Amino acid sequence: MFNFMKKWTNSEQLNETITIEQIKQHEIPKHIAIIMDGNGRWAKKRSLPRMAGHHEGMKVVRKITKLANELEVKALTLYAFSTENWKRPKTEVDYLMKLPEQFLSTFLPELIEENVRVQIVGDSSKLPNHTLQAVQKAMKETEQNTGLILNFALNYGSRAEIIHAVQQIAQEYKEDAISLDQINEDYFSDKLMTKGLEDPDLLIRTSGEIRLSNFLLWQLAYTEFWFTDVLWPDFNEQHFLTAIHDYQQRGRRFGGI
Ligand code: V0D
Repeated sequence: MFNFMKKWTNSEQLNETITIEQIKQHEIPKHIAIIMDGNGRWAKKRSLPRMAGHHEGMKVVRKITKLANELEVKALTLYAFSTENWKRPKTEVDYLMKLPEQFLSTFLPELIEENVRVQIVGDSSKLPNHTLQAVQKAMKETEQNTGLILNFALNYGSRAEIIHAVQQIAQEYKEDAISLDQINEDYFSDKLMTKGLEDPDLLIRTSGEIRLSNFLLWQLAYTEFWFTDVLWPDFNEQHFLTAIHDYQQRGRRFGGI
């Protein structure tokens, strides 16, 4: 492999087993964002329906949530459904929209037990009622929890989020509620759906695609990116620890020296 590829490629990374204890010796990323890609491809490789891949992917969400909480990560933002995903076949969309209920009916008691707080970002007004109700129940029942924030991006698109923020600010300006010099980065960040969350320190994308696909464009400005060819249903604790380990090796600078 060419040396220049090492920064973003990780085909050799799993030669070394990384332990939780090892990771805990160094700074743990406070906020990790993940694009959970490759569920359909995982199913196709096994001649299974795409739904089987989504279902398997859901089980991985549980595993990684548990580990992130154990590592005392403050927030985990998972791209579960993009605004583009409505273009998929109706049967697949219908199935996906049942996953939050499936996930929560199995795992909500554990999340409560483990002090995890469920939140969402995205335009939830377009979600089917049954989906929204399950998610809202989970948010309500975990709102006092102080451990990991498990933040699902559901019907999320970053450009729409930014446009919505601009509209709110323009409205405030029009109503003479704010002056031009009040509009700064912090003010803008507070209009986004991630208000209250720190920007992600680490972005993970599985399944070999090296792009952002309209995920957290503003929030990822200084984030370290970690890509892997591993498909999301095959992603495991060791991959997650490796991503954090690599992040810890990088040593981050904010344009300074
Ligand atoms: C399918 C891989 C958990 C990505 C993971 C509606 C695609 C499994 C949830 C979930 C999905 C969402 C909200 C919540 C609890 C659980 C989920 C969707 C897809 C899209 F409060 N997995 N999961 N939601 N997949």
